[in-house]
Amino acid sequence: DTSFETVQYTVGMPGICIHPLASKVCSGRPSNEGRAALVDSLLVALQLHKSYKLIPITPATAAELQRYHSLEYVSAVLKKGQSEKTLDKMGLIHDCPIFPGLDAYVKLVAGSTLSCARQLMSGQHQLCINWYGGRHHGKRSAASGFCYVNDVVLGIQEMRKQYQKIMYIDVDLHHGDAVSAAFLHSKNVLCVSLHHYDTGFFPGTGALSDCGSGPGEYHTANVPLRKGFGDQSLDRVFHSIVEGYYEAYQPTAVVLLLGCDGLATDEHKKWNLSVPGLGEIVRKVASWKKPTLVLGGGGYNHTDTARCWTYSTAVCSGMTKEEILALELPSKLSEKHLVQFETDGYTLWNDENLRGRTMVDENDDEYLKELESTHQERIGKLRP
Ligand code: V1S
Ligand code: CA
Ligand code: ZN
Repeated sequence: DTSFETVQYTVGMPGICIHPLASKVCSGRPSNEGRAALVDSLLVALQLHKSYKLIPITPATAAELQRYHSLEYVSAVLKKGQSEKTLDKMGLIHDCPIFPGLDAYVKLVAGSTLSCARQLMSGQHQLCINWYGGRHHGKRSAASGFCYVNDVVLGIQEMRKQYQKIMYIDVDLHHGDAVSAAFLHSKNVLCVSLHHYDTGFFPGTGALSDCGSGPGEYHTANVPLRKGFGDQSLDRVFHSIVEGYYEAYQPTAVVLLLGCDGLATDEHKKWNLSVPGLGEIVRKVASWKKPTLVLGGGGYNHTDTARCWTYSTAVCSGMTKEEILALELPSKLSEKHLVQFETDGYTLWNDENLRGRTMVDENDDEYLKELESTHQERIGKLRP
């Protein structure tokens, strides 16, 4: 649609969610304490936010949460004083314990993604980023895997009001189980997840054989990967499988979940991706020039996650790889954030985050060919 592109080039600014309150609230949760605030302050100190329009976040209402979540779950997550039995039933224990401010947190995570989705739909932006979002395990009636609300499903549902066909790409280390399940029967949302797949590895779903159901047949694409998945394999799989689906499906909009737990330095120690390896995926997706929503996700090495999302934010602002690698750690970061870079000698880029670690990539040519041939066959059955 040319009129859309004209607007984009005139405005020339992608949108981004940076919000002092959201950053504080989204930083307070148990699994990634302090991460959102670190990402925001790095972006601001590097002045990358200046290439963007900052988007006001409207916290989601209970009614908006109920477009996906059950009334029972929304009540449990928003109201205090639930019984142990209810908390257990709603998954609000173990991986997802309740914490002070959970109600505000849930509303802001969902609200930030919904605000980005609406901003995209206004037609003023081709791409919006919400690093606070990407909670892909949240189930209709239960919290799961550090996800108390599924902003991804809510965002896609919102975007569906305007975009006929949405392609969801999930490069987080974990399977995007709840997003895939929500759209299992739909041909209007194509869910592609790259994930580590092994016995006992969370969440345990995402087998190659699962490909959608009923009208949604072939609209679920699982790419289960082995240990040591590195930049070269990522490039190959992106080109042969992800782009293959994109070309065949011709989506009207794209949602990219850029979890950083596949980085070589993540505490999961499963994959061997570098910051530019992952960040350059964003450039490829942005080059499709479709309305694109970019979300965060996992990432447990907070400084390297902040580096990768900084790299990706710079990519979306049009910077080349060389320009990004010339960026230096800003000295005007607050003391609290600056000290987190101490072990790396206060540098933004280092050998490990630029190149990964020495690790065998168990995704050998034979295994990748098997994945590729299965997906090529299914891609052939997809109709645009
Ligand atoms: N992998 C993993 C992992 N680690 C933990 C964990 C570690 C320390 C704690 F104090 C509490 C929990 N839980 C898990 C996984 C959930 C991973 C979620 C990933 C989220 C994302 O990166 O995709 C971003 C949205 N949970 C499990 O493995 C489940 C258990 C099976 C083991 C852990 N116990 C606490 C619950 C049950
Ligand atoms: Ca994934
Ligand atoms: Zn993950």
